[in-house]
Parts: sequence; structure tokens; C-alpha cells
Amino acid sequence: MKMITIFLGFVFLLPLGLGNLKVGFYNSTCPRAESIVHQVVQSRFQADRSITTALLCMHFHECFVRGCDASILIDSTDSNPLKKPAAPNLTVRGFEIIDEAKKIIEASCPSMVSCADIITLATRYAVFLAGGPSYDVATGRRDGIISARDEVNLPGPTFSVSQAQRAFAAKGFTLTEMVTLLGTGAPDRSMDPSLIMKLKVTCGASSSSDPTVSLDQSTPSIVDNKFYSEILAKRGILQIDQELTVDKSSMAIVAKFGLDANGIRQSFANAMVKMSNVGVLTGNAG
Ligand code: HEM
Ligand SMILES: *[C@@H]1O[C@H](CO)[C@@H](O)[C@H](O)[C@H]1NC(C)=O
Ligand SMILES: CC(=O)N[C@H]1CO[C@H](CO)[C@@H](O)[C@@H]1O
Repeated sequence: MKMITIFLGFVFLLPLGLGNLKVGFYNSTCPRAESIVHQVVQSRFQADRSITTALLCMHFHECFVRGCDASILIDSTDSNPLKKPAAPNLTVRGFEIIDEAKKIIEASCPSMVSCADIITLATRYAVFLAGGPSYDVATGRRDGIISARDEVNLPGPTFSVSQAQRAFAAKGFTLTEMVTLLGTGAPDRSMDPSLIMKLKVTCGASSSSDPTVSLDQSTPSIVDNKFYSEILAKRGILQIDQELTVDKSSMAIVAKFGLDANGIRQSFANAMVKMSNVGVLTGNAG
């Protein structure tokens, strides 16, 4: 029943809402909005190239729960625990990038530019800075005012491919789009043994250094197709990532992206635009 409600909501409400989104929505009301976001992202990126993964992860968590309505930014209170600190939220970081851009924009265009648009624009530009495709995103999203921890129902790292596929289908994504989007980012028996050794050192209790591990062992700060060649070499980190290479439904898609560095760019741009349009509020909503 719940699935049906979500599906109908998507089919009937989303196209109506999207009609109000436009590329360059702020051209006349706040012409510098996009360039301010770009400047903030650029200066942060120069200091820390990992902001691209931070923003991609934030954008996913933002859009998959209640839609792209900036509810991920709403702070929790003790009496009202919100989605910001809900699991699996542990890696969502980079909120200060959105806050900084919003503060600068507010100074010249008070109460005009939504945080939902700032998240989408910042993510889009960070993907481009990290060598990914450059794509247009429409703007005009409104911010929601509701955020609830019990609505956070993101796919988990131990999901099977078909479980993950159902979660993405509920938001209108095809399997190929899901595999495209996953390419950004206790060891399995099939894992490359040299990687297992490396992870044991990095993650071991005796390790004194930073225990952070990249999900792409080859080019973690670049948006490219290396994730697929890594998982094909049994060097995936998350169970779901490695499963993509063995599940009959997804193995051919992975093989194609592993070989086709250009094909993945256009597919990724299209899937990101689709992600940025999930459940948006426009016009007088929000
Ligand atoms: C089946 C769906 C997904 C699952 C199960 C999943 C799971 C995870 C997990 C477990 C982590 C690591 C958390 C940690 O450090 O403990 C992670 C990180 C990350 N995820 Fe996902 N994810 C999914 C989909 C996506 C999508 C669609 C995107 C974006 C297009 C994305 C972008 C990222 C990024 C960029 C990171 C690294 C975060 C950072 O560097 O701070 N994920 N994900
Ligand atoms: C805003 O300007 C850009 C670039 O000139 C243009 O492509 C876009 O269509 C404009 N959008 C609106 C809503 O005026
Ligand atoms: C960093 C952070 O906010 N962690 C929280 C993620 O969600 C879990 C469960 O809801 C909290 O216990 C953590 O504090």
C-alpha cells in the first residue's frame, strides 16, 4: 500500500511541480545566485577536494528522503529528532558549504533563493570541478519545513542488488540509473586479497592513523568510470557495490561502464538531473 502511494505521488505530482522549475530561475530575481554558489564551492574545493563526495552524498540523502526540499539541513532538537542526524547519516558532511553560500546570497537577495537549489547547484558544480560532466540543472525548488527521523529509509550497504533496485524504482529510477549513481563513491570472501590486507591495516584497532577508506580505490576524488573497473577487479568496498558485478541483472551494465569512460559521463549527468528533481516543492508549496 505504501509503495502504491509513493508511486502515484510520483506520477501525478512530480510532473506538475517540475513545470515550475526552470534553468536560470533566478536570472532576474537574483542574477548572482549561481555564481555565488560556484565561488563558494570553488574555494572550498581548492582547500579540500573531498567536498565533491561530501556533496554527492548529501544530495542523495537529501533527495531520497521527502524529496529535494532541503529538509536534510533542518537541525534537530531533543524533543524533535530530525533527519539530519538520522542513520545512515554518518557520512553526511559539508553542511557548512551550503550555510556559507546561503549567507552570502541572503545579503543581496533576502528570502529568495532556496537551500534546496543551493544543494543542487553546489553538487552540480563540485561534480564538474572533480572532472565530471557539466550539466544544466533547473532551479525554483522551495524548501520544506518538515524533517522526521522515522521517515529516513535509505538503502543500506548490505542490501542485495534487487533490494536496492526496488528502493530506486520507488523513486522512479531504472536499474541502469542506479548503477550509474553508485559509481561515485568485514571483507567479502571474493575481495582482492591485497586490498583485504590494506584494509586490515587501515581499519585495525592498532592503527593510529586516519581510518577513512575510499569507496573507489583508484581515483577517489575524480568523477570518472574507475569505480567500475575497480569493482570488476574485486576491489569494491561496500557489499552492494561488489554485488553489482555478480548479480545477473546488473553485471552487463557494470561491464559496459567499466569500458566506456565517455558513455558514463552522459548517463551520470542525466541521472543526477533526475535525482535533483525527486519530490521537489515549487510555486507556493514549501
Ligand atoms: C544502494 C544505495 C546506496 C547505499 C547502500 C550507499 C551506502 C553508502 C555507505 C555505507 C557509505 C559509507 C559510509 C561510511 O563512511 O560509513 C556511502 C558513502 C557515500 N555515498 Fe552512498 N550509498 C548509496 C547510494 C549513493 C548514491 C546514489 C550516491 C550519489 C550519487 C552516493 C554517494 C556517496 C558518496 C559520495 C559517499 C562518500 C561520502 C564521503 O566521502 O563523505 N551513494 N554510501
Ligand atoms: C537564464 O539565462 C540563461 C543563460 O543566458 C538561459 O539559458 C536561461 O534560459 C535563462 N532562464 C530564464 C528562466 O530566463
Ligand atoms: C554524526 C551523527 O549525527 N550521528 C548520528 C546518526 O544517527 C544515529 C542514529 O539516529 C545517532 O545516534 C548518531 O548520533
